[in-house]
Amino acid sequence: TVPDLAANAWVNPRENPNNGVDDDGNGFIDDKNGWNFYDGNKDVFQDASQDMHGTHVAGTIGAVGHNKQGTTGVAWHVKLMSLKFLGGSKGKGSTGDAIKDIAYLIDQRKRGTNVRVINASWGGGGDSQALREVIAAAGQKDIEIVFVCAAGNSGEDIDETADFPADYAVDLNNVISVAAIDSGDNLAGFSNFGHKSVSVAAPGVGIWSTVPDIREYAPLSGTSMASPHVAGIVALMLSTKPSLTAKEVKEIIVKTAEPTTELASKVVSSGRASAYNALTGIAPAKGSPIIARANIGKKKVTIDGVGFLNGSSIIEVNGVAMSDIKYDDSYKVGNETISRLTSEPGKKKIKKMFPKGQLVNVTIFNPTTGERSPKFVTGLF
Ligand SMILES: [Ca+2]
Ligand SMILES: [Ca+2]
Ligand SMILES: [Ca+2]
Repeated sequence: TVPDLAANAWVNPRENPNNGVDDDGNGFIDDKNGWNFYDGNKDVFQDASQDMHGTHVAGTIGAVGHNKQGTTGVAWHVKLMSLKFLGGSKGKGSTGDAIKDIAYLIDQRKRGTNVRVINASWGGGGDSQALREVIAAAGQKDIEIVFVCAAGNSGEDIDETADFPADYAVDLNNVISVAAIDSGDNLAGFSNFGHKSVSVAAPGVGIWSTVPDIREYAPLSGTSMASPHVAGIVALMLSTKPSLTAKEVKEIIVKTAEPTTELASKVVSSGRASAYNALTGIAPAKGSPIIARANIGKKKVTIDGVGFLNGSSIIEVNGVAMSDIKYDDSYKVGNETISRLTSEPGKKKIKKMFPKGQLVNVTIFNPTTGERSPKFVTGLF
């Protein structure tokens, strides 16, 4: 056992762990800290090579705080239930066992265990109706378990190329999918993203946490490392306000995320999850307009950024305002700004404003506040 995790390990209060009897009658003999579905036994920890990933993730959620040792999890006083379904040298497992994991949690919840959040730092299987159904069941009334998952490490837009379970965040209101950013707020090159399918971003590059070998602590990178930051925030939220439903938790996480230029239109919230904002319910302040990206099509200009005020931001090209600005409300962030503006002035006008082979300056101007974004250089077809 990793010392910096031991005090926060969940212990099944209805099970005598060493008598070879299924005392609580849940179908699992001596399930003291959870269950190992991969090997079919009670030993949730097998060895350092197989369980590096899970131990690291557990530390980010809930390594013991204030013990003058190592790291501190996001939620210091959480209880960590371990459910293993990946193993072997390649960390493989089956969707069937993932489903059994989640069913175990739902059953524990029904038996009175206050399990409210699942961290799913895994993915890569195809769409599974049964997996989708069990995750949805976890979010049902009176169960209210939030399912936080990694967006995946293919560096792709998963609105286009689906990745599961992350894509369930589109339809299921208890699923939060998480992209990875580095310490400079940049989206990690390996991180999947998606305006519809990835809810929020969190730190996932060079994250120090607990490992089950002689090093005790080591850095790892991945959306697997980002997801537990958000799972920890969810645990904090539910510890201060247990009456929140899973749906409400997801809405608050998305609404209170801090928008950043880099994440504009890349995730639903256009931002980084904020524990402080989520716990206080404070929406981030409206910032000044900044352009992150400009996409010039034959007929349409699309500008992504932060701080665009709905109904009063204007796209300017070399200081000339474009006509027919569209404010895309599906790109609305929690502080009521939007992250995408478009204009479709037609082929002729675009050709004139963005002459072939030339760079132009694009700015966003807000006549209400008088604010203008820094210049963004684009063009050059
Ligand atoms: Ca049992
Ligand atoms: Ca027993
Ligand atoms: Ca510690």
